[in-house]
Amino acid sequence: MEVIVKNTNNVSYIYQEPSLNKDGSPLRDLKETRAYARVGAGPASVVKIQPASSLTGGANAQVDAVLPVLEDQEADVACWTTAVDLVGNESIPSNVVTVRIDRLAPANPI
Ligand SMILES: [Ca+2]
Repeated sequence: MEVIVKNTNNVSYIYQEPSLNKDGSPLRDLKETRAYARVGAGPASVVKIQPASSLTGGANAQVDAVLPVLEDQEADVACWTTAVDLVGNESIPSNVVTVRIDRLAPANPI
């Protein structure tokens, strides 16, 4: 998975859906992928739920999301995704990508 910062706190999560279950068997019940973010040492939150391309997954996805960085805040944001099946079983996280989000302007000139 990778994350591209488009502008300020608007990003795209780019990843490939799984096509297998945890035990290596073919995936046949993919419901969605979830994009997570954690600002600094704060709590993790889901910033986007993306419906699966199909029950068998495997598609490349580019999902836009807004990271919860407040105005006047500059922070590192950890981003990752998980996959969830139809009954709610959730995968372990993808790799984690950390991006720097800057919504903090300089002080005014004097
Ligand atoms: Ca399942």
